[in-house]
Amino acid sequence: EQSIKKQLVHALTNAGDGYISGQYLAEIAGCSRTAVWKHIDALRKEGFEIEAVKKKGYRILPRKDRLTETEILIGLKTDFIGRSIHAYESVPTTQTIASELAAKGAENGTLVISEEQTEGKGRLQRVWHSPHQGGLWMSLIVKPDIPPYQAPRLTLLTAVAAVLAMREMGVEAGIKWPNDVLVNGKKIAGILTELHAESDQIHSVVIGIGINVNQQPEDFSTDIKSIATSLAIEKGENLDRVIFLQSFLAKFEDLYVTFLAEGFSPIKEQWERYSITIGKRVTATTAQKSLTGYARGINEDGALVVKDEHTNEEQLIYSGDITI
Ligand code: BT5
Repeated sequence: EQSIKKQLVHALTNAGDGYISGQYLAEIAGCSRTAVWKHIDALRKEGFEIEAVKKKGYRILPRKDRLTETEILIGLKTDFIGRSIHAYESVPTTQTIASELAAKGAENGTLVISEEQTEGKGRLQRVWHSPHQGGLWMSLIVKPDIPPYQAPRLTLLTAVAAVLAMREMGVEAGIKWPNDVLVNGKKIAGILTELHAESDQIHSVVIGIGINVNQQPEDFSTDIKSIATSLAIEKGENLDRVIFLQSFLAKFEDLYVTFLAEGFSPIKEQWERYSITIGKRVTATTAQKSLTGYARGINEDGALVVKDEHTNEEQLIYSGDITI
């Protein structure tokens, strides 16, 4: 099913603004002309604009930046990340859907994505604004064979993937520990990692990623207007979300495979390279304490190492927020 649709879109896209006959499409896809017609109809329901003209055939109109399964799969260069896709128009939060899918045995790398979230979540019951205009709101299900205490490393790995994808698009993003991606001091993406595990075994990790892509300043609600930015604002032009997403997923997969094969060091190295936290005087606030000092780096677990300026002792911050 999926592959016939994929082949049809592929052939139509390759033809540019030319027409392809139903007969020829049927040959390419290895199905009947009636099946071609049915699949074209299904693609239209997914939001593709496909014109049918008698005696000429079919023609696809330029795509309209839609986040559908077919759009995402065409041109996706990964082996397992984002190969199984659940795409929605509007959901409360992709995190809950992903958790439910994970509990039902969803495969490693499953992507849940929505054009809009009505109850997008940040950490610690905070809100993640996920309006319909131009963001990427998604959750990835992964099932790494690592002990649960190492799961925070995946948050850092995800931040590196986001930064690499943004830099490839010409946007100089940096990472603020633990989970913020910033450009020029403003937040462009956030990551929320949720663990489904027993004490010594991970069942699945649901990594939620929110990336502001095509919002304009007026699309941000008043409470985040001064602290948030988007790729479009930074670049001065809109981006194709699907292409950005495909690049992000490929980078995530690369880093993830490297992490499982070689350990955290190569990831840590890249995280530190793009960090805007390391080498700064920071104030770290955790559930237990608040301290100020010099941020030296992260350790192998992804904890932030801060030299407390009152005691002169190094402290490890495993979770919390920092201000720079
Ligand atoms: C985060 O939390 O940054 C994690 C955000 C994770 C969002 C993704 S979207 C897909 C998946 N489904 C979900 O429901 N969530 C995940 P935290 O570090 O707690 O930051 C939250 C704070 O960021 C808020 O209190 C706001 O100040 C700010 N914020 C909220 N929405 C924003 C946006 N769209 N852009 C920039 N900043 C935002």
